[in-house]
Amino acid sequence: MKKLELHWQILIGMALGVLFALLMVQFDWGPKIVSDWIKPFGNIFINSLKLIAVPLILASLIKGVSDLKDISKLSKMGGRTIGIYIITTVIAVTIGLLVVNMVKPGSSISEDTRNELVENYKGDADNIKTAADKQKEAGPLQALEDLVPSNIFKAASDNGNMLQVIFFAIFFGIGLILIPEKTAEPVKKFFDGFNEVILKLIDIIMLAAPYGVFALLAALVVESPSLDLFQALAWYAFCVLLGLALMLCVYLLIAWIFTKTNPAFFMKGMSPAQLLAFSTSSSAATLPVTMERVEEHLGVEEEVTSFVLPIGATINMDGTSLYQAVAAVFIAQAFGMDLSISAQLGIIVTATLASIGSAAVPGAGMVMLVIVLAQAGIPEAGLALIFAVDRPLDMCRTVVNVSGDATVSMVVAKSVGKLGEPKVKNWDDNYQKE
Ligand code: DAS
Repeated sequence: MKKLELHWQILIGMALGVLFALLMVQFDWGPKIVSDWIKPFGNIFINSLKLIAVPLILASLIKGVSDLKDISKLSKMGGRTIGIYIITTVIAVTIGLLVVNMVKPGSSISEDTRNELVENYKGDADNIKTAADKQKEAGPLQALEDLVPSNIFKAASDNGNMLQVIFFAIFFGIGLILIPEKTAEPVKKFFDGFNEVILKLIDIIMLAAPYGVFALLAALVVESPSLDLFQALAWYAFCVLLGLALMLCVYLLIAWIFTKTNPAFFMKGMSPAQLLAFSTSSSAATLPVTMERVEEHLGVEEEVTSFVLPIGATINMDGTSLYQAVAAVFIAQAFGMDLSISAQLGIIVTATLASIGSAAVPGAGMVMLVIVLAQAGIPEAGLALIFAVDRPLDMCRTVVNVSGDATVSMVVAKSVGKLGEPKVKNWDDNYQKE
């Protein structure tokens, strides 16, 4: 039988996890079996994702920044591209925060379920208290001060200082651009190779995803049998999907206002790339198709697509940043934390940076969510809560990621006079041509 694509395997793993747990709770010895013999595999899977976070940031960001080649390129097109990418990402995070604060999906979890969750992850309960205290005594520039690590190995060892790793990676990438090309070449080659290894490791880790999800879901159902948890997860997923849909409308509006592109034309041009993004959950895998569609069907010249889209696939993940903002606030709500406005503004910064550091592979957004949670003092244990629905949301947020890259490439092309008539008028021509 043809090997099932990974996301179908995952969805089946989810379903079997729920069914298995519902069977287990029928027996009084069932929950203990799941907690003692199944749940550990779920934790191993999540830990392996967290393990890969630091090398992932170093590899994808140093490669992304050093791919900018010389600093002068950073000026005209580079600066504009990065600037628009950051603007769309901040818009995405803000939409995510507005939706999750209006719908409040986490607050529908009852008090005793919440305490049960905190009890199950009591190690993190202390984090909530210390993090809250830390936030209280922090000065106005604490977040900025915390950005610069005094010791990269110490920063890399604690998931709470992921931003410092991001800072170091960008700093290192700029240094790499500034040294003579000859000297930089071997270092760039090393990081290119390092990047390849990390992406391969994520592939390997994601192979375990169906089993990891099975274990996580089984443990989730057994340990928090309350139905209101699933109701909350449904509302959480609704918030993410509503936010992503709104973000897609923002792109269509931006393309229409700045490049006079008809929304139907944009969607028709981009749909094969969006479908591929949905089924692979990977911007990197979709990139070749994104480039072909943006060039051939949306009229952006190769000089712009070859620069803007690879960078976008690496550092511009608006769907991911929106999801990270919603997920962080949902978990905080589920653990009864009231996030202050400054903490939520901090999430805008960390989710923007975390999405920049997210690699363009399945599940990367959840790996980087660790940064947003740690920075805001939200218990990482909440990952086990949302992982159950992460894959379908990953498929959707990847569609938004690639759509955002395409939109920005059109705006940048328009601004440098490189947006022309599409080579292929519409879908049919393309297939007739072939
Ligand atoms: N799947 C990632 C991508 O390729 C996004 C994510 O994991 O959030 O864009």
